[in-house]
Amino acid sequence: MKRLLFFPLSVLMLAFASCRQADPPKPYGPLPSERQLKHYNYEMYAFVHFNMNTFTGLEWGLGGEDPDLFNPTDLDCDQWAKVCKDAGLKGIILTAKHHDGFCLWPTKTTKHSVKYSKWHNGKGDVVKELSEACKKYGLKFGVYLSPWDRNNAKYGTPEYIDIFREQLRELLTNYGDVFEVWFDGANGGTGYYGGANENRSVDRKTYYDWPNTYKIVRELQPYACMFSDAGPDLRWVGNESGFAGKTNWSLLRIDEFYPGSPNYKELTSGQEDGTAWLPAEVDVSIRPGWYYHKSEDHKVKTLPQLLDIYYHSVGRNAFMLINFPVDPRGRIHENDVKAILSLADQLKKDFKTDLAKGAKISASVVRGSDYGAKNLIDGDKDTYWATPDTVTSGSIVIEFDKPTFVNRFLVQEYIPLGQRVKEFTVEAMVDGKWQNVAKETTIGYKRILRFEPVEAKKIRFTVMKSKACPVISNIELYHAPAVLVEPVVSRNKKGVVFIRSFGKTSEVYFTVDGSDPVKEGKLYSGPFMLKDKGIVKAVIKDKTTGKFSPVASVDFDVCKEKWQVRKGGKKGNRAIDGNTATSYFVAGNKLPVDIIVDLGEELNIKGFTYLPDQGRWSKGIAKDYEFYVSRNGRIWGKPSAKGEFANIKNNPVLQKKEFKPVKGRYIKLSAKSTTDDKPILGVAEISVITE
Ligand code: FUL
Repeated sequence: MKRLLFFPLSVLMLAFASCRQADPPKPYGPLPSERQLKHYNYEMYAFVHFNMNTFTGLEWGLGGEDPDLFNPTDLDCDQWAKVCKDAGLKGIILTAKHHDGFCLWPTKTTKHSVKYSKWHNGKGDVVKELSEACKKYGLKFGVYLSPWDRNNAKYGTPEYIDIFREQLRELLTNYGDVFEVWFDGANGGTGYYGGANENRSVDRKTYYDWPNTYKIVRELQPYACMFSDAGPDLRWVGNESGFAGKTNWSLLRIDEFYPGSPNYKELTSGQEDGTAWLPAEVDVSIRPGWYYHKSEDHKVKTLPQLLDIYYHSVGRNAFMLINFPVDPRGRIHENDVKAILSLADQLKKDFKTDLAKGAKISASVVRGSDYGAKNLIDGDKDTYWATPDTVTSGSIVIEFDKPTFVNRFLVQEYIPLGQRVKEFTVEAMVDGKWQNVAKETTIGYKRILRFEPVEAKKIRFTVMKSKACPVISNIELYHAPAVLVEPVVSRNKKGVVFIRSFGKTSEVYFTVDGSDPVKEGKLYSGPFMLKDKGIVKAVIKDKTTGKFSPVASVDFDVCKEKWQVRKGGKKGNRAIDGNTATSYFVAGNKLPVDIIVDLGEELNIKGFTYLPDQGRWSKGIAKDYEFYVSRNGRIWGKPSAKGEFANIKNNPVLQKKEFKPVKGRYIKLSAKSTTDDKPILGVAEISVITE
């Protein structure tokens, strides 16, 4: 009797215990606000830098620019919105006022605005045009308002803060919903300041009285997220190169930071013991500059670079804010459009079929039946797998019907309950054995891993360490195709040829006689020698689909092993090392400035190529030139070629000039003039064309 009584009681107790276990986990640590949670729906959105600098060619205007200089010939905000929509970007943030203080809307606060420019006879309003275009295309609209104002006479005094706040009010009242307000950390320094032309520094921590400015945003646009080095809703990621840390906590000890604070490097990874939920936003330009410069038309980021940015931002628990430097017409340049659409297209391919859907899934431990592994692949972001409170590790196994290629792993924590995971691994079962694929740290809202394809029967995800029981809402698996863009072919001074491909799912085939590498190509297994002339053609092949990239073709002339730049020393080699990223600069007292190269042997020369410095602030670009060939390096005679490198300032790409063949061992490129009129000649690479 006793036993009988005892048995049902224990069952009852167990039932009670599992019922209790089925309670949802309690939130852990700082949590995202409703506003921040909403922002996660946007993930990837656009920045547009378009303002006075677009017309002056500067990155930071001084503030004294004439408003009439602002004069777009064909402003088309619909085009911006359409491009962003087609590219899958969810919103656009506009530089309504940059550091130079010029306002793109007819503000009542200053005369330094579109209202006082000839553009549309002072009736124009870029903020209005863009906010309407965003509405039309179903995009979010945001504003960048620079706290630093190099135009305003009052900058540095308390009165300026009122002006700044009034500008904010205008922007947040007259243009509909605003999803993000961007406060830049660059503050104080030299400027025009109403004609004072002086240096004004401010105490970045106290001058702006940020808490009271934030209140205005909250009052007028309660759902707008505010961005700055210190949030309060989104934090700067600590660099403008396009990456968040591999470890990336959405947490920050917020009181230690403010816009422009010096400890910004910590922003890249956040802080595990952060006191506030403050996710990172990765701001990066599609070109080297934030503003448009014609000379950067050939420097738009390539598909592999854009993919890296995506995987290093969205794929690392951050937002991706990609900037378009809109051109003086008022349009996103064709090259930028092509680049962003190629990214969108590749992302569609990468995430085409979720292999986890429909696979078998199981967990080593669950909190209760409501928190099982199935929740990870049910497409519902509000259901999750969780372990009991006392268990801070556990594994998930996803099993396919048959061995399946996988090279992407996507995982999401259920962040309304906090960011918890500190360490996790991914393994693949290949031929009956577990293989390590990745060992990582944080997850957060979203983590996407790229790795070499594995043909796996099972994938195992293990949370090794977590601050509290792990709460994971989603897992996806993909087999992304290889990135089929032309490989990059280069040859160094010694004649060693390198072929760089992208992604690890591919093989490279090449020829050195100009024949088709798709048909005749040899498999590239590493750098090889090519001392003679030759046309290297190379192509990437996707190992799994058998598809080929476009063919890269590089015409190499004689090898430069014996070449020496006269008086150049070691640095001189930078002009002949086959590396376009390094340059040699020859400085003179006045123009012309020459570079002389000893080719080490007599050659029959019929032309030359000149690549100017490719650096961000390239200097020493030759404009008018003369090119000489000499047998002894002393007597130069008449130039073999002379003229102008047309449009080289705007388009500093490889220049190629041919002439009547002439024998010689020495060459001299003489810069008669340079684009900045300075007596410096910069050479990224100089080559000859031989018969
Ligand atoms: C920086 C600014 O100084 C740049 O000009 C640009 O606006 C970038 C987004 O933020 O801090």
